[in-house]
Amino acid sequence: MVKPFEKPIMVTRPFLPRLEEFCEGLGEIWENRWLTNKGPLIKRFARQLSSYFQVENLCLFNNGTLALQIALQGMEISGEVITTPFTFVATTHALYWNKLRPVFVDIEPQYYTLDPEKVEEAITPWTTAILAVHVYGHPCNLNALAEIARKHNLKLIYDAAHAFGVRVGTKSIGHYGDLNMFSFHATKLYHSIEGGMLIFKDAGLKKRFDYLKNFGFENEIEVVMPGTNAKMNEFQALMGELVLLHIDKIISHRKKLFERYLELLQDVIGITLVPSLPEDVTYNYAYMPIEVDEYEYGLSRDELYEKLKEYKAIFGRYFYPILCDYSCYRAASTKDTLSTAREVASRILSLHMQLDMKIYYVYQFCD
Ligand code: T4K
Repeated sequence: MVKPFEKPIMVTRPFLPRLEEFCEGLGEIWENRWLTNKGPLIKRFARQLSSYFQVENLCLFNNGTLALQIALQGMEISGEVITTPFTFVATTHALYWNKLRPVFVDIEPQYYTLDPEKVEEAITPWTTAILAVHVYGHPCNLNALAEIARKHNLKLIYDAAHAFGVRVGTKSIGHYGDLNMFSFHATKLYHSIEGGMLIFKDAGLKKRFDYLKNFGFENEIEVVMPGTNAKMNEFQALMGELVLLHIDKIISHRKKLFERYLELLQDVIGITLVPSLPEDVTYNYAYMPIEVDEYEYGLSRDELYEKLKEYKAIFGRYFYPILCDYSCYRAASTKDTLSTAREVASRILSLHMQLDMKIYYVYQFCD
């Protein structure tokens, strides 16, 4: 007999370092009296991330959305950009804020990332870039997309908001494509309260990104481009540094939760799990998506979602509806019926992946 949880279990819950650790860091900020604008903690944090990702070209921002907007602007992307409808809405918003036309193409059904064949079919003389998403931290088809981008001279940009800690072969996922955006939002497995990061190939972009995130200031008396304010502050950097110290522990705990879910759900009729990722991928266990088949399972995804609420289990319908079904994007261009994305979005449910969630809860939920 399944009993409701005593307290609501949310789809995610941020990891927090010990309060004493954070207070100790606050002492440093108080001492410095430097709160934002290229402070010492930001600089130190950037060096730590550079070493974690083994990259030279990296830039920090106050959130992932602004990081992506600035990336598109700094790279001078124009015209049409091929992208996925199965993502968080910020991916497409970043295109619109740059007056770019998103062209939605379908996803592949296993890992829910852009289908390279559909990408190639959607290229027009106005296409300048592909904006693909490593949704749930599942790597896109990196080789196929790189080949298409090379063949058609397109920029290849990854929204890697979910992919902190993911490795492909011996390298971090941040090494692929022309540019990667990572989100450090509180709901992510790695966070700095809010935050965003760009990792990019072309070292020349660093200066532009730095201008764009700081009003375009070259120096006290010179503004060289109409920038905005997208700077990370010292408090975010402090949280980011502390969470980084625990990242291996965070990922390994999530791995345990993930494996327990697999064990308990693999034989449930009407529930489809994501197949194992290719062998060269080291996953971060960012999300635990399942698909619910209404006819086989006996409840639709939405009925299950509502039923679970009665048990105080609040799941996420990430990512439903698909983006072109939002009223603000209904007029956007779609080159195909997006049937896979639509089908997946109607069946998908993201299960809880809280760090402090006890394995016991997984048993209780799956019972
Ligand atoms: N690209 C992609 C692919 C993304 O997924 C995102 C963000 C972005 C770009 C943009 O990056 P950022 O600009 O955000 O850095 C959340 C997040 O707000 C958003 O960052 C994230 N993706 C998206 C997938 O999820 P909601 O609307 O689900 O958040 P909310 O407030 O409903 O919280 C979810 C659960 O987390 C709740 O059940 C409670 C729990 N929670 C949340 C917060 C904020 C806590 O326990 N503590 C907290 O502080 O959007």
